[in-house]
Amino acid sequence: MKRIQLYQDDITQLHVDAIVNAANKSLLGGGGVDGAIHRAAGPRLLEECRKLNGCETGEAKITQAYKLPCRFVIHTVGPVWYGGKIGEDELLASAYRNSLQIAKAKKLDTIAFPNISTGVYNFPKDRAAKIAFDTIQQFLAENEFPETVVFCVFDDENFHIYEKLILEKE
Ligand code: AR6
Repeated sequence: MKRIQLYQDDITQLHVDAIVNAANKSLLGGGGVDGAIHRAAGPRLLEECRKLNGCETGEAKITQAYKLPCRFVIHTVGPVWYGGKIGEDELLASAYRNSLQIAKAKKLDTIAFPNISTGVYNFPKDRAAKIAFDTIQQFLAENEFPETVVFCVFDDENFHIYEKLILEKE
């Protein structure tokens, strides 16, 4: 089985070990995928998030998943896109890497990522996909866990970008 997989789906429906939430620094919920995850998990997720004291951009924190079908939620904060000259690329790579580090520390087999920062935070989709793919490929080459990483894309544009990248790189 290939270690990188591409799904086009609602991430809240996935039966994986962990899904990643594209959160904001407060970790207290929002719109987009963050809103969908909190709605599907139920109010106990917000209760647990309140105890985490937020999260810096590029960092990640883990919680239980409550009513979601996965086991854990890894909350990370991607950068807001301000034109690319204030370290957005490296912060996005950190968001992926720190989420993977948590999965590794917990020996999780499968982790699913949404396209962090490419919605409200306005990061260019092509550029974000290359960063996500390279960061994940490098992490997998150096580590046994997680075994499998799922790119869970939502919109058609991201689906086509990732499909092309995977065909090129594998
Ligand atoms: N499953 C998978 N992907 C989804 C889903 C879903 N259910 N819903 C949206 N997406 P965004 P950001 C995709 O805006 O840019 C929140 O308010 C969406 O198509 O959710 O990192 C937070 O609280 C897009 O490709 O996250 C923050 O304030 C991707 O998820 C802020 O938005 C990310 O879009 C974070 O902005």
